[in-house]
Amino acid sequence: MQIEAQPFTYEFDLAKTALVLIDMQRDFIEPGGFGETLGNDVSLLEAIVPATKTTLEAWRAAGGLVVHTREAHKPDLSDCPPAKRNRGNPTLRIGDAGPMGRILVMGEPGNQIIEALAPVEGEIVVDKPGKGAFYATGLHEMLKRRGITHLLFGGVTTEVCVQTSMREANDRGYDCLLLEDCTESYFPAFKAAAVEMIRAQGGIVGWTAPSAALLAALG
Ligand code: TIU
Repeated sequence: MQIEAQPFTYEFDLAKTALVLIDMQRDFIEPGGFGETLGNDVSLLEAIVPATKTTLEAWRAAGGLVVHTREAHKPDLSDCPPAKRNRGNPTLRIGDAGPMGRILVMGEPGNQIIEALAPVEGEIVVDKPGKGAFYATGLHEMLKRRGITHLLFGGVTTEVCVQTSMREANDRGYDCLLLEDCTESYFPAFKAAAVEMIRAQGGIVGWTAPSAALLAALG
């Protein structure tokens, strides 16, 4: 299959490709979560939910593998280095009790994937303590076992967890494509810059394309 992408056509085999949705969890997308405690306007992120849902449903219908990630820490925060917890000047820190439970802690209401994109049976759900999906998760081994070589990325936020994960994947040998309208940042200029830098220099990190181009490829 082929996707009309930038900087040039992206070719993939459905059986060797996974759709990876990064951190579409309530913590970032709904008011009262980590995103808002950092001072961000979370309504910007909600805008990508319809296109992401359409893409997810089309990918499922085609029989493609789906990976969902969550930025999530153990309740005792043993996997959250003080350097991460203390960064910035949030109103609530990782592990503190907020309106949706403890911030970025596994099992709490805020840590769940939003209802519109909730995982279904057979999909991989990865809890990750870092910004990148490959750090301390076993994701690379899970994908290798399934023969996955190509990754289509969506999720939030573009320049933080999505771009970090794409760069990690690129270094591990995956051909990566970012679905431009299935990713968002709290800072529109950062999203625009991330999309540009990913596909610059002949696709130094990977490809980018609108989700319509993937839907066209899936027919
Ligand atoms: N703050 C921000 O833009 N992002 C994060 O902290 N995590 C993710 O991107 N998931």
